[in-house]
Amino acid sequence: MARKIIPFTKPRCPGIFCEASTRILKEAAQDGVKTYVQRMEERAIQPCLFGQGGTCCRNCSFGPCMMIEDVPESIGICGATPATVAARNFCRMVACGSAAHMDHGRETALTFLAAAKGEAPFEIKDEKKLHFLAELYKVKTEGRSKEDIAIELGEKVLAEFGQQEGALVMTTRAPTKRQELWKKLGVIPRGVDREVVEIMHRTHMGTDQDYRSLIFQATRCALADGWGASMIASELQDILFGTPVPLRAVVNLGALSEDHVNIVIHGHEPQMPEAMAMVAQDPEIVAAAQEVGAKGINLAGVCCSGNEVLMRHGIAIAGSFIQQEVVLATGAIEAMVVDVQCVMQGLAEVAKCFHTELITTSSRAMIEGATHIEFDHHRALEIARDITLRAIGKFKQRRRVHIPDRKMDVVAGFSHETINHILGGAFRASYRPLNDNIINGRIRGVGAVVGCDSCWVESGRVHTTVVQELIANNVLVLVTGCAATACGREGFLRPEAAELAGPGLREVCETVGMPPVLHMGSCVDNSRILIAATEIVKEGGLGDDISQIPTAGCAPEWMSEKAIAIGQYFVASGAFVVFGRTFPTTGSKVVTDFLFREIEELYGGLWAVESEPTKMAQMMIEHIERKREALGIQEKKERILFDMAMRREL
Ligand code: NFS
Ligand code: SF4
Repeated sequence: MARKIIPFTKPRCPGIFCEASTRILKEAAQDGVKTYVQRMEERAIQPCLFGQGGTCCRNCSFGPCMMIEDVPESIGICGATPATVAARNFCRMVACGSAAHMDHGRETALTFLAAAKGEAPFEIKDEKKLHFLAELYKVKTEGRSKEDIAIELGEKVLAEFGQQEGALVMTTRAPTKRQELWKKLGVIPRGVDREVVEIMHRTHMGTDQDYRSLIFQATRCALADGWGASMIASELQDILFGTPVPLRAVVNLGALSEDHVNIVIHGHEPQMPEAMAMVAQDPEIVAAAQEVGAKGINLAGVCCSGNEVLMRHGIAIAGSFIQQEVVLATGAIEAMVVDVQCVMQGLAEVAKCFHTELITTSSRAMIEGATHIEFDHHRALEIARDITLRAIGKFKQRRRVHIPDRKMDVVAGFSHETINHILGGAFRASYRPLNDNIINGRIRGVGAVVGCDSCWVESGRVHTTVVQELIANNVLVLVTGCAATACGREGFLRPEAAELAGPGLREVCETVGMPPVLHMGSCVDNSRILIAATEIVKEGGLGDDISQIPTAGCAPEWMSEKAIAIGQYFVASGAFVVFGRTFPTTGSKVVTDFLFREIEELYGGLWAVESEPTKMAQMMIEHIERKREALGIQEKKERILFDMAMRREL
């Protein structure tokens, strides 16, 4: 079949900051394979300003009503103002992003319960965490089996999804002062699902029409995500699949194998990937792979499914969100197995150009042109085996294969528990050394760099520029999601990267042997950052609320609505959050001013937007320095070596 040659470089798509990916994208284009690059170039209609700034309303059939804030007649037919519309649209983004995490949390709880009842092939791996959560949820543990405890815990957690009144239990883990503030402001989430439903109701035509009131509900919903569903997901996954500890692995396209059956797992929920990992080593499966001439099964991840198995099994990540089509375009993938979220529909077309089978597994996410094999946690291994055998069957159909020789070592799996051990030592696990190093100024503060990678910037370069600037200024960086993969590609997740850090941070990293950039997991694992921040507060010496500690967060290349939900729960937890390139309310100065300034008076946290990565990092550093000043620790103190007497006093 003759194929049309599609031009690769036009000004619209800045490409990926990864030479290997760029090469594969170019080859794919020459072979007539369309990826996001061509779709971007070929789109006839470009983004519209109303949509981008949040002032287009299509919540009823009178519209769409597009608005410009400075034009007096520019209001909706119903009288809705640009501020109302921008706030409504922002709320709906928070609702959708939160809903994604909530459904993930629910699915995890259901699997957890099934496993506890012996109806799913997973076991309770972290008993310590099981007991910790049981105590939190007031589940009796004495004299009971772990399964028994887990059943009651699972039921209690699951009940929170449909809960109507009261407060989500996880919110009680926040610093006391934060909880009091939330109580005073009335934003403590009452139930997981209820807060999303209420946003959808409030944003219906002719309902809540005050932007402050709308943002209030967006906050309550976002908290039901961060201090609810996402935290539930992370914690139950840890109990079931193991709490991550630092391990070595690799990332990037070179993780694919020429002589193995390559199966890529992509999406978000770890159940399916866990089952695939269990099956991949099965001698029968390996024998089946050998029969077709392969050496065995090579599992690799994409997006957050990748992060989950990277952290727990050291399984390589082949690519981040923006690399998903690139991974297929290597021609080396027998099957790409996807579940929910961040799965580009374009994958189906790319897969058709190769021998690859795209397999959807969630009842909630189907793609035309893909094979659907529904995952059911009760039969997890059986389904994983079926899928693996299908992939093996594809191996001999390989055509052109080009796996770039490009992969990078990473150390991943810094759960907040391991930060405890790494810095405090196995026998004296605590955040004390971290707090001390922040107080003495060796570490200026903690920066979180999270979120997606974007097609509108040279993907990956923005993340790594921000990170480089932060660590050079002695800011310890925590990463999750696709930002973590981008940092991994550039070598920032290796202990050797300490060389790029400022002298104080470098000294700490070299003493402990840790990278200056800590991989904390997937996007639901941003809840781990909330807990780490809380632990810093509880350890003492850096104020009594998250809003006081020297931290700042950013999502330099965000694209997903989940990022908006995450940003809002961080702001409501007292953090400064900078987003890159674009922000969804900029069409309304009123709402943007509220989120970028006024909201700080309420929550002690606020939003900002900045495209230029060095400036973004500088904004975070300035915020961190302001917090240091408020704490009275802005002067770099001389290093004090504690003697025994001082230790005792401490
Ligand atoms: Ni987070 Fe993970 Fe990646 Fe963005 Fe998507 S995979 S959940 S949303 S694109 S970081
Ligand atoms: Fe227009 Fe109001 Fe209908 Fe929105 S709700 S589309 S602003 S009339």
